Amino acid sequence: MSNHLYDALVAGPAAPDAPCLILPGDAPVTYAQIRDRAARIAALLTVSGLQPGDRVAAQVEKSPEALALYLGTIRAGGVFLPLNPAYTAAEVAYFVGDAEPVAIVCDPAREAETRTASAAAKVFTLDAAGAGTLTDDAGAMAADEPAAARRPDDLAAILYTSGTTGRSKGAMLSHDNLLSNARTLTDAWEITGADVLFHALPVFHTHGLFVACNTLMLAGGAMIWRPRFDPSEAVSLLPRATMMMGVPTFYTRLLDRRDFTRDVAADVRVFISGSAPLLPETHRLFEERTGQRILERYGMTETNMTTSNPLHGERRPGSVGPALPGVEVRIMGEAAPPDAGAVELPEKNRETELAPGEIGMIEVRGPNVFQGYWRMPEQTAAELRPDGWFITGDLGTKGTDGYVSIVGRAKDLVISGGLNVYPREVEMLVDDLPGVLESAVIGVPHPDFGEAVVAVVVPRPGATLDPGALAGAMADRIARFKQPRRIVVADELPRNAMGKVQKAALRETHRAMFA
Ligand code: MCA
Ligand code: AMP
Repeated sequence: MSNHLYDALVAGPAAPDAPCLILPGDAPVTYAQIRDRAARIAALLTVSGLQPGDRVAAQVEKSPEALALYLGTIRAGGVFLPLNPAYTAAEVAYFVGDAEPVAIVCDPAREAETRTASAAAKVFTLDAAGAGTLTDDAGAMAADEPAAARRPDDLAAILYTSGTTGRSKGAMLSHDNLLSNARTLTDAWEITGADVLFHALPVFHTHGLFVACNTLMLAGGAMIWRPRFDPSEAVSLLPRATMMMGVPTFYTRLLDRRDFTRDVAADVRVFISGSAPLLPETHRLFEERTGQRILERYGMTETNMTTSNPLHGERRPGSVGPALPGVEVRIMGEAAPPDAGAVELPEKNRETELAPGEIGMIEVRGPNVFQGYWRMPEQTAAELRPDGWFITGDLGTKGTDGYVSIVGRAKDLVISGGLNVYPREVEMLVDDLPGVLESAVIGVPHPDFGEAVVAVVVPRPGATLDPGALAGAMADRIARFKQPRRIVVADELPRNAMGKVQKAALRETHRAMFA
């Protein structure tokens, strides 16, 4: 029996000595080499006790070995669980406690705290340069064990997405959720072995790992592999690329540079944006500068990619394009105000499919849609209907031509530089700090991050709050990107007649804070 995802990823048309990863200033990593490393890591995980279906957590910097670790986990039949290196020890302890991985790979500097987080897991280390016990121990293994048998419905990955309750949910993705979507995108964007993707996204999210790596590997293309997005480096490397994928912040940062010119972009056949709204203004400025229109697409961790503007045809600013082939998108419920913050759409309204142009809840169905939340049957039932439709929490419209536009979110979520921050999680932390009566965390327009996290905090009677001290108290509790960029002390929070905090009003009050 075959390994559904792994076999497809390694059976790509690339010749064994074709480059998979291009490392500027260093020799490329060929397809043969990445497969060899993956096979040795798979063998190591297996002798370490991994059984098919067991989880392998990875909190590592981006390196060629990090990609080999993903592939090796899948090859061994494991379930890959990538974690942002920015997560604090407390955050990691929750993920590890919930997912119960049999093995954890972490930076050597975090080995001790990782061992504390899980006494049961086998811990390996891997640093940003690709060195550590994972590389050493895998190097001593043979590369000739066959890949573990895995069916299309078996799990390949769990990716945590924060919950509106403040508790993160593990989205369970099957082999076929990932493979079907990678095939759909490879076709839609006509990715081939001749493509070279400028890859500067992190590889612990759907965007950088699945949308980028799975598609390029399927097609046998190459990736210019950079640890993070540095705009000046992008300007020097883009002339060697045929594709780029990024969050909107990548594009605004490029536009901020005068040396990002039409010539620099000339050989890139498609610039793709996603993970957060691309402002029509950015779309326009980009076209003015380069003569090219950014291709915007839309997806979620739970659904992989669901809509995309076309490669050939109209790439419409402010729209995420029509549903991808094989994916269904519908708009349900009753129109809700676009900037409504945490709006619970009444259950009955969610049962009606709306007419073209009306605003409602975006729902998605297809082979791309996940299997549910790890060990959270109630959350799964609340968001994934028995007939396969997933309730995204995004509000949008669909035109008569099928083009979808996202106009807001029914879920209380801030997207900062493409990273999701759930206000509830930050509020729970702030509310626990000494002297705090209550807080409201909101997203405020930000020129670089699109939205920035801002906390409005009310002191207890008689208490005096110092924003600097509050920020300090949060520093090692939650990842830096979730911490408020600004903390505003207020006498009270605006509430409606029902006593609910009016976040839309707060956003309005503070909307020019970073202008
Ligand atoms: C870093 N910082 C951030 C962010 N990133 N703060 C808020 N939001 C962020 N996104 C912190 C740093 O810790 C640092 O803290 C300070 O901000 C300045 O960092 P800077 O040097 O500007 O950051 P950077 O290293 O340049 O990173 C910014 C970035 C990066 C390039 C925008 O965050 C990034 O690569 N984002 C992409 C995330 C992504 O891949 N999202 C896809 C997930 P200090 O103040 O201590 O200096 S969504 C997805 O997968 C779905 C399915 C989809 O549709 O794609
Ligand atoms: P996550 O599940 O963490 O990957 O975040 C997915 C969310 O990002 C979606 O539910 C949307 O709210 C948002 N998102 C992704 N792509 C886009 C896009 N092109 N435009 C607007 N929002 C987007």
